[in-house]
Amino acid sequence: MFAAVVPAPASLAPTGGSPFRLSAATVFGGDPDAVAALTALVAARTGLQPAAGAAPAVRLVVERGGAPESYRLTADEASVVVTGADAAGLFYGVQTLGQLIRPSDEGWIVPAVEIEDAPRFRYRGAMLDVARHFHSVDTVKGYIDRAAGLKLNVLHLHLSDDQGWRIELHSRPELTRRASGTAVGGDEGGHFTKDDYRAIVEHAAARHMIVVPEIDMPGHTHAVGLAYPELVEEPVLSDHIREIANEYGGELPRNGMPYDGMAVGFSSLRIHDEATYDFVADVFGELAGMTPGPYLHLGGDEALGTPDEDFALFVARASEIIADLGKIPIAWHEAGSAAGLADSTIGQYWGFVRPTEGMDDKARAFVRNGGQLILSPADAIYLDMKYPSGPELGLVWANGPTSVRRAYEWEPSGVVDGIDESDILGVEAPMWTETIRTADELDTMAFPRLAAAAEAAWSPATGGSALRTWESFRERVGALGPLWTRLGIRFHPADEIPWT
Ligand code: TNX
Repeated sequence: MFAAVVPAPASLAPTGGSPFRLSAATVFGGDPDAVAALTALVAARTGLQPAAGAAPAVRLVVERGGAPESYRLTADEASVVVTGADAAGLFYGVQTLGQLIRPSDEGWIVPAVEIEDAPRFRYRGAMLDVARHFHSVDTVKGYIDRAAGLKLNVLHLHLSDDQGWRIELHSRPELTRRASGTAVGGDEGGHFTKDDYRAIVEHAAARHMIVVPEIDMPGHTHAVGLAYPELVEEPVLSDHIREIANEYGGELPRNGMPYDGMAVGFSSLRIHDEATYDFVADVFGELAGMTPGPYLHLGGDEALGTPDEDFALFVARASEIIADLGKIPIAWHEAGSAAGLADSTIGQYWGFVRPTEGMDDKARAFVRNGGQLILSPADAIYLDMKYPSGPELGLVWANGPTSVRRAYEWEPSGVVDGIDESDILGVEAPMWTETIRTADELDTMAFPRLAAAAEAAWSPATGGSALRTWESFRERVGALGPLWTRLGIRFHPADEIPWT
């Protein structure tokens, strides 16, 4: 019997027995958090409201001992048992169970299966850009729910860019006061208060996700200059910036004026001014105190307005500031070539699946420096790329449009040559939001492609499982349509997928 689980489990064996029948009389039992999570999923999918109680037929338990985040699920005619090696593993087992439930002639069933499952990578991320367009706490919580349902465990928030600063910091109050009101296209901005941020962190933690806050530096800092003009250089108006301004009809960036265009690479912090490093220390110091997860992201991408030597100097110091706070720095891959980068800084690779322009050299430099890599190949899992047929939303610069198939058919170990599996910390799918304003638009761009990224992050390597093929993936994703609909996910009904 067909079992549609996404991301594909490490092992899944239909036993051939009769399925488990789920009804309003089914009793759930075991770990209270897991029972609550399953009850909500079952209610969404089926409308049934099974009770918790003694002698449960569906048992959800933690039994220590296995690999972190792993679980076992067995379903037969009499019972369903999900055993997590830890609370996260049990949570993931519940997500799998939610996907297995489906209608049959005899009502709702769970097919008879044995599943053993554990993640391939420890870091499985979704990035959300709240700087180009601000997204509310509710939207972010919804995005967390969606990502957690695909067994992702990191929400990376891109909290600052040329167009706006989105996080309240008591050490630097002018940032949200003066630099958070605007967004791309003249749209309204916004920011998270410290309470908002705490609520996001807690919502994520309850779903076994950490938050990685990114403050992008030393480029992408035009908004910083609205609040603290003494910290930024004059915009560098290259031909490239002028072209983009022409194409999108936008204004050229000017210091002291909010920037609402889509050009990148014109702004820079002042590298040779100690006030800059006081700022960096204030910002990351306060964020470190607000962020229970181990990582702080310093950006470092597309600093085209910063001379190369200055860029290296800056990322070295910024990464040291983060390391001194007891946190692990993450930087986009450009920073890899900088001498003096803090040991073990994590690199986030955003080049193509087949690297161009030496981007893989920069990625390898992190590994030589004792760090690992997060893979975010732009031509595969940039969720802001247009679909081949679908809404007008999105960009195309990364070899777009990007089909679901292209989002799926790449192998993490095949991107950067000369590194080992253990050098890959994980996989993350970025959602940049120059063109994306609403929660529904996020859904459309993310689903189903976020599921492809989740499979790259969680499931065995290509060739390591019969399920790790495009043919299998498209069938399994197609079978999730009804669950996603019931969960309110406004997925793009891509014609590559046989939706059922
Ligand atoms: C590149 S790739 C960016 C972002 C843009 C994105 C749009 C990278 C690290 N930076 O600044 O928003 O392209 O797709």
